Formats: sequence, structure tokens, C-alpha cells
Amino acid sequence: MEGEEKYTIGYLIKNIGTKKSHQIIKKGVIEMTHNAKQAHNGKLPNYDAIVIGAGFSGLYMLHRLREAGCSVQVYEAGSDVGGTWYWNRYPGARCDIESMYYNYTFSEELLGEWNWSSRYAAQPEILNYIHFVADKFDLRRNIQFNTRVTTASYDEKSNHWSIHTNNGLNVTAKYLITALGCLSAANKPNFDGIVRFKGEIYHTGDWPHEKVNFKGKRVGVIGTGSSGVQAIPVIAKEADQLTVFQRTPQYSTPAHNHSIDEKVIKETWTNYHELRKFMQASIHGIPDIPRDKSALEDEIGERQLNYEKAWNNGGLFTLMYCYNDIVANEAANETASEFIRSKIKEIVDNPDIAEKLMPSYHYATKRPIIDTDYFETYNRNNVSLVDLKTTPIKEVTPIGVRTTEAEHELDVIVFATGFDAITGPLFNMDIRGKDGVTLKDKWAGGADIKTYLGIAASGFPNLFMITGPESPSVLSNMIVSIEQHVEWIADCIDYLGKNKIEKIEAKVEAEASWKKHCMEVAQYTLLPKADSWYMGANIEGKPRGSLVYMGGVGQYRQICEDVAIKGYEGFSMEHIPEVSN
Ligand code: N01
Repeated sequence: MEGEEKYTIGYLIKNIGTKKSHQIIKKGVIEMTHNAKQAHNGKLPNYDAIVIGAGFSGLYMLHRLREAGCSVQVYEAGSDVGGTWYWNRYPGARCDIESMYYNYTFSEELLGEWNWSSRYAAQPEILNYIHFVADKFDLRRNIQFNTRVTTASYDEKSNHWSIHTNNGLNVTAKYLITALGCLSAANKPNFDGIVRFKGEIYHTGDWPHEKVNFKGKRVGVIGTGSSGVQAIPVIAKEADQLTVFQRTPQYSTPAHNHSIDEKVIKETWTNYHELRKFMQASIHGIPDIPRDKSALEDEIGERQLNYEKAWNNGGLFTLMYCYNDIVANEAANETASEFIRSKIKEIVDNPDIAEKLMPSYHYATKRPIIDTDYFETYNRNNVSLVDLKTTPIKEVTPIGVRTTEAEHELDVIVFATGFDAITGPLFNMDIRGKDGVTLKDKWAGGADIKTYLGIAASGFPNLFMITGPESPSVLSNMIVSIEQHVEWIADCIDYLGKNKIEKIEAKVEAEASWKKHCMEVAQYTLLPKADSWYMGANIEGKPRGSLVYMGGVGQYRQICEDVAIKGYEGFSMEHIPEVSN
């Protein structure tokens, strides 16, 4: 944004009373509040708050704080808004939460003005929705694009955060809010020889804006998580040959995507108030909950009928919600796991390929996947499967990928290898708190993550993390979790302003008890047993440990509300000293 930096307090003071300064204020480029106007050691920060990231969370944070009268600046590495939906443009990219529940819910007006076309919206439609929101609330005027924050350091003397960016910007703010997304640091495995590959290389999480042409090409897809499972059937239809390199087979159930009738949308919007309350109190942030019965209580026939019905209905949580102990009890889990394996056997014609596609870990302990014709794709004669468990990749050669068994010649390699989840985006930035300690050091590189509610960390005053580690985040409908965090943070900042509190910091003992609670809750689930990205197990060398709060969004919301009601219990706060005249 050209000329953005000159519109600071300093500029206004220098030009006070001039036509230009009036124009700037009127335009709203600077919207100072009583908070920011308070002198801190005689020095004012450039902004009340700096938000990093302009995806769903950063945009709503900007809107909320701006509505509250704060001066806010957002920095975004991409050239436009969208976050996840800006970067993940791979063929087949689609949401796995039903569109009707995957939108902002804070504004009735917004709801009434948007119609989704299908049960699971495709990436371009979700990105259009985000553009629509950005336009409606005129959000871009406080966002600087193509700007990556490289360092953020807290200065104890001024109680400000100093932010530096890749294009040489240096700015300060009282509050720093990370809205980085949990899945924004692409995992690009550094296979031997990769730089020698003569063909094209893509990563699903960093996809070009132009269409990638697969026609007449030999394509290799490495990775079979949600991204790979969505991309594989679409690429298979276009490419000459497709080779899928699979490290871990996945449980995937049919999405059964379909168009949505406008009448249904209107009716849903009408009842949204109730639905919203339900989603906020639920486990995963959707208007549904598991059936209150163990999978082991039903006779086999009855259970099969339930699973069959769920399979035919589609939905991310439908099969898991057939019973209340699928992710809590190994024997119960096995009934669902075995049901999906039987489906793979039924769908895939070649029994050897079917066998390779059958997972053995506990269903839903990795992120469940929903698909359109994923297993069916292996019946095509232009698709082959390489099992990396038995024949691992040795290197990338100039003409393809060599496993311990063979060299697979390729024109294009697509990495669908996922992300360095949750901590990755935070560690990619040099975030320094008190005494210059980095977040990465505080958390021992991820081996000892300590947060309070997944929102704050001791030693890092006035830093708020939206959907940070140890929050429900990726275990839920992200928008429900994002809205809850944004609203909690905005309310907290409002409380600080009203009570003339300058500095807020999580207490060490509050972090310790939050960690203890997170670990206790995790023990009730099977999730810690899986080698998943929830546990940091997908990245070589990443310390293993739970990155998420597993108690559900409803319980989590209640805890956060209680903390706020008790005057932000677990946080230490410092008042602004009276300024003497
Ligand atoms: O990433 P993933 P993703 N050599 O980590 C394999 C959300 N999402 O981008 O399982 C070979 O799930 C890895 O193998 P393994 C959703 O929350 C949502 O697909 O680690 N293979 C795995 O097969 C999702 O969970 C949507 O053994 C390697 C794959 O790559 C999350 O994003 C769509 C490897 C990575 O799967 C991440 O999904 C897309 C290596 N060195 C994503 N490293 C929807 O809303 C990794 N793999 C539908």
C-alpha cells in the first residue's frame, strides 16, 4: 500500500490542522482510540494492534477491533485476502465442513446476503465469499499485502511490539495478534536430488494462480491426506498417467456433495440463531453431536446398518457420530475402521491394490477425510499406486522419483505432503518476548509447548494467538473456533482499555494447569496414539506432542468465558500509571 507508513501519529502531529491530515482521519486510515492516545513512557505505538494474516481469522479480528475504535494494521504475505483459501488452489480443493456452517456467523446481514451453491463449497467459491466479506466491510484499506512479517519483538520499556517485515517496514503496536492459520507452513520434503528434477514441481498448499496443465503428462502425487485425496481423482481424469506415492493409507468416506436449493439456504439462515448456539456448544463446531451409545452396545447387524446409513449420507463426522466412543475405545473404533476397510475392498477391483489402500491405525485419530471417487480412481487404468512403506523414496532423479524398487518417470511432481502444523507458522517468524526469548526457545522447539488457553503465553505480554497451540482449532469447524477466539480477544482488549490496563500476560501457573488439563483430556481419546500432524508426527525431527485441545469447542468456550468473567483469571495485569500534569 503506497504511502501507508507516512500516515502515522508522527505524520499527523506534524501536519496537524492541514487539509491532508483531516482527509486521512476522515478516511479512517488512522482510527485512534483513547487507549492508543495514552502516552506510554511518552512514546506512542503506530497502532493499537497489528494482526498478522488476512485469512478468516485476521479479517474478522480487523473488523472487530476497528468497530471497537482501535487502530489496526494487518500484514499479509499473499497478494490478497483469503489465507488457506488463497494458497490452496489445487484441483479438487473443497471444504470438508458443510458450506452452510462454514461461514461467518457474527452478522445476520452477511448471512442473508450469501448463497452457497453446493453442500461442500469448492475453493474458488470460498475465496469469492472471503472477497465478498472484505468488500462489504471495506477491510482491505487496513491490510498491507505482499508483506511477510519476519520478526516481532516485545520491548519491555515501552510495552510495545516492534514488527519488521521482508520489505523493510518497521512498525510498533501495543498488541500483537497472530492470525497465521494452523496449516499455512507447507511441508516440502527435501528429497535427495530434488533440485535436479527437470519437470514441474508443485505443492498443494502453495499452488499457482494459473491453471496447471496435466494433459498428456505423467504426474506423480506424493501424499494421500485430505489434499491428495481431493486432488488425485481430478488429476487422474486429465493426466496421461498418474502415480500415487502413498506413505500411510487413509480412511476416507464419501462426501456425497450436491447442489443446495436456494429455499433450503433461506430456511437455514432463518433458523441460524439457534444453529449458531448449538454449534458453539457442540464438540466440533457443527450442528450435530454423537449418538449417546457405545458401538459395542449394538448387535453387529444393527451397527452395520448404522454405518451403512452414515456412509450413504456422507459428512466429515457422520460415521464417527454413529456412536459416542469411536475415538475413545479401541474395540469400538475397530468396528468403524473395519467397516471402512470392507468398503475399500468392495470398491477397488484389484485386491492387491485394495490391500495396500487399507489403513491400520485407529479411524479418526488422524483428520478424517471425505472424498469424491477417491478409491474408485484406483480402478482407472492410467492410475498406479506405490506403497512407500514397503518401497520408500530414495531420491528424485532428473526424470522422476526413484524408490528402493524402481524409477518412476514423471513430467510433474505434486507434493500433497501437508504442513508443519500449528507451531510451524509461529516458528517461521522470529517472535521474541521478554528478555529477547523466542517463542521457539520458550517451547523448546515444540517439545514443551506451554500456552494459556492456546491464546497467550507467559513471557509474551500483549500477544494473542488466534487458534494457537492447545486450542480446539483444527479439531473443529475452524470458523466457529476463529469467531470465538476473535470475540474473546476483542472483549479482552476492550476490558483492558476500560480498566486502564496497559499490560496483560499469562501467568506461569495458569499455563501449567492448562497444559495439565489438555493432557488429561487427551488421555480420554485415542488421538495421541496416532502418527498424525495433530501430534506433530508428520514432520521429520518435529517433537511429538499434542498440538490441540481435545475437550471440544463447547467446553473450551465455557472455560474461556469463565476466565473472562473472573476478571481474566490466570493473567497478570499492569495498570497505566497516572500521568501528572
Ligand atoms: O496434509 P496431511 P494435507 N514422504 O498431512 C504424506 C486440512 N485440509 O494437506 O500420513 C512421503 O494430511 C503423509 O503421509 P503420513 C485438513 O485438516 C482440509 O492432505 O504422514 N509422504 C500424508 O499422506 C487436513 O488434515 C481440506 O505418513 C509424505 C500426506 O503426505 C490438513 O489440511 C483439504 C511425506 C500429507 O497429508 C492437511 O491435509 C485439504 C514424505 N516425506 C486439507 N511427508 C478440506 O477441507 C508427508 N507425506 C477438505
